[in-house]
Amino acid sequence: MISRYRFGRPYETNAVPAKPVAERGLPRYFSVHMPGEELEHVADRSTEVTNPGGVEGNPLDSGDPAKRLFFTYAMGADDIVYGLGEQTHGMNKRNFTYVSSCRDFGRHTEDCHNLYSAHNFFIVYGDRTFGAFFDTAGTISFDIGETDIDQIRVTLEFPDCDLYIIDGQGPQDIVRQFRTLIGRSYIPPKWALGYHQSRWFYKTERDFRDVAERYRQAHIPLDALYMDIDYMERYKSFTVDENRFPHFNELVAELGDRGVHLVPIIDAGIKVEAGYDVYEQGVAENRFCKDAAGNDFVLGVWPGHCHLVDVMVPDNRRWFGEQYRKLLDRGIDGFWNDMNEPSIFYTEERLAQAYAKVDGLRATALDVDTFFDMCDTFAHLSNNPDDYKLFYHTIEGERVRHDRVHNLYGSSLAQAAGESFSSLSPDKRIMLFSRSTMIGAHRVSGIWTGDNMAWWSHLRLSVCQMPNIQMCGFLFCGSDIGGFGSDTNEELMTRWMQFAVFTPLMRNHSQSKRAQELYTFKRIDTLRHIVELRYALIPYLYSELVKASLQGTLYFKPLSFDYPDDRRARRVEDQLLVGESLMIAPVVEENARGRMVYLPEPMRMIRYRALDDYDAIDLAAGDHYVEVGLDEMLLFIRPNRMVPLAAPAQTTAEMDFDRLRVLAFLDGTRDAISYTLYDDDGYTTDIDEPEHFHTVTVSTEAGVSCDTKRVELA
Ligand code: MIG
Repeated sequence: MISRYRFGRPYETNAVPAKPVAERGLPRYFSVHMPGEELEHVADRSTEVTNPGGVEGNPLDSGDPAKRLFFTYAMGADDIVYGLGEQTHGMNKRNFTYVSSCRDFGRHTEDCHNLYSAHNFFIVYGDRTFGAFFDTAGTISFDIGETDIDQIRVTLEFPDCDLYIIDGQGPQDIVRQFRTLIGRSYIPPKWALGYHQSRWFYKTERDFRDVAERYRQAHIPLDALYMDIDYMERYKSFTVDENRFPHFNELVAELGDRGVHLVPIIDAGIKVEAGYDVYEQGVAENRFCKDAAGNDFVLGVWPGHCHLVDVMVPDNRRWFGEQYRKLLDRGIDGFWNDMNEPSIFYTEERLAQAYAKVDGLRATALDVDTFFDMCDTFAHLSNNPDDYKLFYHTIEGERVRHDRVHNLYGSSLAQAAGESFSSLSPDKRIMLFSRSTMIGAHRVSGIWTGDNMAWWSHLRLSVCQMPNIQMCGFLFCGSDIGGFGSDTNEELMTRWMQFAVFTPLMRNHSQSKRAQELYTFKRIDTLRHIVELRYALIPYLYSELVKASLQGTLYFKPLSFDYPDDRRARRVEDQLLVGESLMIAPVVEENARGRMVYLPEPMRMIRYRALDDYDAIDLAAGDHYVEVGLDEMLLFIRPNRMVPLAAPAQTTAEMDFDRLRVLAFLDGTRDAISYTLYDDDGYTTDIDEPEHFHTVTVSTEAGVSCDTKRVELA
């Protein structure tokens, strides 16, 4: 059961396509704390709430708490809280405060309160179990037992939101209801499940040919190469530098013929430059955000001065989406949207303040205060939340300051792209994922977790992020494998790859000095075998991904979701369920050559080295120490479940998905088991057709069979 409660007058976020009628009265579970004269205040949008924010710390720490609307809930001592999407910390979100205030912030550590996205849904799982979704475009913070170990405190910067409370039969049912409420998750084309290589480094046609060629020579499968900002003409979105890419169309076609997709980045800021058509049209047609004086707002990003399209105007979204045609027409069929928080390097206002401060200090002998103050002035130039108060949108004719709807920016750009694809490419799925999102964008886009680091802690973080991101609707997700920042090393890369075999988006991306294309490492065979396993698993991973979207279920689940009565399983944060048949236990510890694994029930462990080289060992329920060499990885098949496998090839396009092998684990309690396999051509949009569902049956007597596919037992 889902109930909606309205507070104030929230701006439309498009998170919930068909809203249930709002309830009267107060929500279940939460105590609502309204500020004095709350109701008048709630309706008054002109109230200015200060948010000094700064670059570090919780943006809601200061300001005027008396004006805030907040909600409290008393947790049971052992309640678990899941959700909140890509935020840091564990799978269980207790003991920290998470803030939805989309921010470009790499190098994040445990004290980071806000990352790129705003995923305002969580589940309390324990004494009482329920889901809560705070649908608001403004800043909101979730103190999950940080201030008071037993209390959840949700605080809104602006007192406008729709609160949805969801009751159900446990967390799976709550997720399913929530996902039904917010609508079907984006389904990428099948090639998007291949292995992808990226690096903020490739600058010319030759670079791309070279990387593709070296993957071929190393016999490592590859489905996509990414074009970072250097493909553009001076960082102008939707342009291609024709000097460095004189034969761009031919390059796209040539790699495309080999099954390798080129995926360009799209940046949010539009360069101010006479002659640049997107800029000129945007100005002429009045499509950009305005500053306080009513001029097109100027911010500094990659290309220098830029404007931002006012995404709150539907026709501007249509116009921005239409720009993708320029690249679609050249054969491109996948994009990644970046810098869409929106990320701001500087504004002229803040730069002028900083220069003035430096000029004022020039003649002074700096002491501890003045010196660090001067440093901070420059350190806080980028992505300063105060800059979000300098520009305005138009929403249904009303002028609205950006910070009121800040978290919607990246989502609205993704929506612009997604909607344009449905008209520009109605029959063919286009791959899209975005750095900044709010719930709602999950219907058109996937997500990557932004600039992580080549740290073991960020590998562990990724394991915790994946199920929480998916609960919020974003099924197509992944992190930069190996780490985006800082130099990776072969062991970290290998362990990260072993985990990423299971993430729907499997992309190696970095900005590091050290190259991290797989063929640059010493033990190429190990890395090749990992990628081959990924390709072999695509029938299963794709089937589970599409079914999760169609049925509102999860592809990645914490163990507690399927073993609710097992108190040990509830506390496990370094193992995950992947689809209905598999459990994984990735090695996320440096120099480990084994790990403890907890099995809630007996499982068949596959200790994989290569497709034709693995141990299959049946293990009893309970704790096991399992050896896992660096060239080995573990998968666990659940009792009476199966996993279909295909023969890998150099690209997904070359694979035969009609000929499968099946890994099954019959534990002797059943004569026959079956699996619903989803499979289609992988790119057309007729996803629901019943003919895409196949039943695979394995029985002790008759072996394995499938209605339409050729199957054999592995
Ligand atoms: O400020 O385009 O997260 O993946 O390589 C950095 C350059 C801008 C941030 C993205 C990253 C990308 C990088 N971008």
